This record gives sequence, structure tokens and C-alpha cells, in this order.
Amino acid sequence: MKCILLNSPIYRERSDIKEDYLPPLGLGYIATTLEESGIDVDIVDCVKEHLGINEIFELLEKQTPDFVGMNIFTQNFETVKEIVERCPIKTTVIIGGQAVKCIYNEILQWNVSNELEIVIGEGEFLLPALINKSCSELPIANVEQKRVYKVNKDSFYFPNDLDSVLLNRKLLKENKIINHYGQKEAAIITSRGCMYNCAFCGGAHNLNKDVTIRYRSILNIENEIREIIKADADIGSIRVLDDLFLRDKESINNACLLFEKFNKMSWRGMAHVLTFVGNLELIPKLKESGCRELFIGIESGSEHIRRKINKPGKIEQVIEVISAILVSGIDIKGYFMFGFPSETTEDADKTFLLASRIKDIAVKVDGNFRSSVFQFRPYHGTQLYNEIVQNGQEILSIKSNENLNIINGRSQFNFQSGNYSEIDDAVLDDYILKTQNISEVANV
Ligand code: B12
Repeated sequence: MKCILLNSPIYRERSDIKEDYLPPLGLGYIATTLEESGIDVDIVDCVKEHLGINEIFELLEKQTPDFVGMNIFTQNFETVKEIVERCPIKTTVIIGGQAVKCIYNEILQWNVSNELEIVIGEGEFLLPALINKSCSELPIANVEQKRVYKVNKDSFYFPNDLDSVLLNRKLLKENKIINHYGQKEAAIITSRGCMYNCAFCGGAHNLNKDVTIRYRSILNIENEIREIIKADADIGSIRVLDDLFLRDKESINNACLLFEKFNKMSWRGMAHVLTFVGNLELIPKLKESGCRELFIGIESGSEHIRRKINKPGKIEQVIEVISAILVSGIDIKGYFMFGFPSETTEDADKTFLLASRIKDIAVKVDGNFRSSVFQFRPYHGTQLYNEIVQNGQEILSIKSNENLNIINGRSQFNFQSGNYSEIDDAVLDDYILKTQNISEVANV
């Protein structure tokens, strides 16, 4: 039984654009359980290998797998649809990923001749059962030869205990991810589910209530880091990719205790401003533990927009927390977004001003500041997507915004599917470009 898992391409055609890349850990978890069940599995990373539809078809014709699994995102919905509909071989296709819970009805309409399994939720325990035809749960929908399976907290296949979910990194073939500092870096995920309600994010708590928030134990994370170093002694940095690793006082203390054990290594992680409100005194300890950079979603400098997107924390708290982090010598990569529904040039000015204020602070202290700026685009399964649809507005299909591609290395982020703000298109592009240009280009 052979199964190929495709990390689906962002671009329809082969592109040799040099872009940042992070490994598809979700597919890695699935490949690990498939391999353990005796299934011959291979991850083909179309993002890393820059494969377009034609190259994927050539590969499938050559390898003729019995099963082809692939993830789908709002951004590459049309491309994945084309791959599935025009698939040149007889196989069983399996589609999964965060967006599926909101688009499975559309996928059921696809014109497909192959068998199609559509999976809502976390797939690593369900997939071996599906492939080995031993699945104990019935599909929640069934149209012709297409079936929809759902893994939520009530499913037998839901990973309740993250410590028991293994990741064989060899299957990810992640040989060289060199980070912004020139260090060889490995990425890890320490939690699943989210406690925040960001209105632009598909992982928001309010819209995923059938999934519980789960954390790995610190010992389990420590063991994974030891495995990573054992497999590759050149790893100089760990990047924590989930939002909840640093969430409160206790988790900050735990992170310090954990990384103090790896004194030759630095680490980087995501955090929210609220993580540090009331915990500023712990930031120097984070620095001592090897924390080199924090990734923080600042998003908007307008209080009105922040309320609309459920982004907690007042502007003054943003400044206070970010200043304390920079003063401690930890760098910050701050994410900003322009073009939220109903956003005006006044709101956008406030965001640009906030990014400029942070840059002004950074130049006077040890920590460095990089900005990473996006045009808002509505993703399936988010509050803002639902609101736009409820307002009767049409969500346009995704296309590249070439005006933004004058900055190198960011074209994978420069997609848009309509402008829902009160700001003219060209003015919006200007805000994005000038806020991006506040710092050096923010890559990995
Ligand atoms: C960390 C992260 C990333 C990381 C790593 C992803 C990873 N896990 O490997 C990086 C930075 C690489 C990333 C990239 C992108 N991401 Co991202 N990411 C996240 C984040 C914050 C956490 C996801 C996570 O790691 N969960 C834990 C892991 C184990 O779960 P997972 O990856 O989802 O995989 C599980 C299930 O989804 C499912 N599954 C996944 N794939 C498949 C495939 C099959 C066949 C099956 C059956 C099941 C299945 O089983 C997996 C194992 O349990 C979420 C937001 C959130 N809080 O959930 C956004 C999120 C998933 N990302 C999102 C997006 C849009 C992207 C990008 C397209 C961004 C871009 N470039 O513009 C790219 C996709 C590129 C690609 N093809 O890889 C959106 C998706 C929304 C949507 N409707 O499409 C989310 C929801 C954030 C948001 N803004 O709303 N992302």
C-alpha cells in the first residue's frame, strides 16, 4: 500500500521564486502514524520543491500511489481542486486541513472520478484506519464515491493526549532551514487548539468549540528537542510555531526552565501582547534562557479595528510590552495587517504610526524590530469571512497582488481576494509597502 502526502502548492505553476519556507508538521504527524501502521508513505513538499500542477501529475504517473493525501487552504483552493479533478491516475484521494470543516460541501460538488475521502479535523489517528479499511466511525456525509469524516473531540480518532502523538522528522526530510540569524533551525508545535478569538484566524476558539485546547508536557517537549539535537548536532535554534507556548506567567517560567537546559542553543517563539501584561519582570529571564526573537501579532494600531478583530490589549499595552522585550535584548518580528473590513485611512495611519513608534524604540535599545505586513484576506472558517458573506458581499477569488511583489521574498503572502476596507486599492498598497519598509525584509 503506497501513500503520497502532498504539501499542496501555493502557486498553480512551477515557480522558482526564492521564498521562506517552514515544514508541514501536520503532514509529518500523519506520515508518522501511517508508517507505524506499515504503510509505505512519502511526503512530497510541493511548496519546498516549487512543484506546480504539471510536475505533480508527472510524479503521480511515475509513482502510481494507491492513496494521495493533500492539504488545502483558502489560498490554494482552486489549485487543489484542479489537481483532484484532473488527477491522471486511478487512486484514492484524501483531502484534509484546517479549512475543510467549512468547505467540505463545496468539495463534495467537485467533478472527480477517483474515490475521495474528505477529512475534517486532525488526521493522524484516522488516516491509518481509513487506508487499512478498519475505520470504526461512519462518514458524516456521503455523495457518490465521496465521503466526509469528522474528527472532533467526540471522535475515537481525536488526539486527546499530545504527548502520545509522535513525529518522525526523517519523513519531513527537512535538511536545511537556515533562520534569519544564519542558524540551522528546527520547528516544533507544543499545543493544539487556541484560546484566542482573532476574527481573521481559522483557529479561533469560538469557531472551533468542538476541539479542545491541548498542551504537551514540558518533559515531552524537552525529549523532542533532545531527539532533534541527537539527529543533527548542528541545530542552533528551535522555533516554536504555536501561539500558546507562551501564554501566561507559568508558561513563561516553564519556557525559561526548559531552554536553560539547552545552553548552547537559542530559540524563538510566538506570543501575544497579553502574555506579558503584568509579567514584564520575567522578560529578562526569557532572554537569559536563550530566547532570541518573539513573533507577535500586533495587527492594527487602531483601537476601533482592534476591537472589531477581537485583538485584546490597548495600544499603550502594546508599546509597554514591546518596549520591555526590546530593552531586554530580545528581537521582535511584528505582524501587521491593512485592509480590514470598514478600515479607514485614519485607522491605517494609526497602524503605520504604531509600527514607526516601535521602530523608533528599537533603534535606541538592544533588541531589533522587523515588520511583516499583510493585506487582509478573508479565510474560510473565520469570523470576518462569515461577516462579509452575511453582509451579502462577494468574496473574490484569490489572486496575486503584483504591486506588492516589488519587495523580494514575500510573494507567497501577497495574495488578495478583494478590498473590503474604505481605503482605495493603491493607497492600501502604499500603507503595506511603507510599513514593510520600516524595517529590513522580514523573512524566516
Ligand atoms: C503553525 C501554522 C503554520 C506553519 C506550520 C504549519 C504546520 N502545522 O505544519 C506554517 C508557517 C508553515 C504555515 C503555513 C501556512 N499557513 Co498556517 N497556520 C499555522 C497555525 C498557527 C497552527 C497550525 C498547526 O500547526 N496546528 C497543529 C498541526 C498539528 O495541525 P495542522 O497543521 O493543521 O495539521 C492537522 C490537521 O489540519 C489535519 N491535516 C492537515 N493536513 C492534512 C492533510 C490530509 C490529507 C488530512 C487527512 C488531514 C490533514 O491533520 C493534521 C494533523 O493533526 C494555524 C492557526 C491555528 N491556530 O490553527 C495556521 C493556519 C492553519 N495557516 C493558515 C494559512 C492560510 C497558511 C498559509 C497558506 C499562509 C501563507 N503562506 O499565506 C501557509 C500554507 C503553506 C503550506 N502549504 O504549508 C490558515 C488556514 C486558513 C485557511 N482557511 O486556509 C490558518 C488556520 C491561520 C489563519 N490565518 O486562519 N502555517
